[in-house]
Amino acid sequence: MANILVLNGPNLNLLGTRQPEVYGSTTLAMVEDACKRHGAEIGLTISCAQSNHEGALIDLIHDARGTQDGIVFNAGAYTHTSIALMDAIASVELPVVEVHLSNIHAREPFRHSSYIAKVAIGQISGFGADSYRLALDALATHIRGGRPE
Ligand code: DHK
Repeated sequence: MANILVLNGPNLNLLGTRQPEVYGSTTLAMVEDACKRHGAEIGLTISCAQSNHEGALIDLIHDARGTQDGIVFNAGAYTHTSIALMDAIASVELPVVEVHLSNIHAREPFRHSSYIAKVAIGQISGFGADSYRLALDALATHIRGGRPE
């Protein structure tokens, strides 16, 4: 079993009530439960964390080195601003799949760029809560070296 951290950044604790027309009505607890259930089906052990604080997210990424085999990461608005998170990911040398519920490329121009994408193995954006499941599938395949289960 590979160990995967599902990490969520600022304002994602409010999923379910936050702008449901953009982010859907699924709560973060529901997303995390679905990740754990899907992970078990595809051979991944899932740990989940969320923080509204950039430094705390950096610490969680550092702590993942040596304990996790990869990270599914929705950095929220830090996606578009945080060189520090980009550097943290580059430093730990773990495969990261960037996730967004909304399609960031179809939204305001300031959401079109991502510092996380520069160090992630790929980005999944626009499939609502299902983005996380797709990201787990992509990460599992990557960890197995592209081989199907
Ligand atoms: C979540 C956020 O909080 C925004 O700041 C990003 C992302 C998009 C999402 O779609 O999951 O721009």
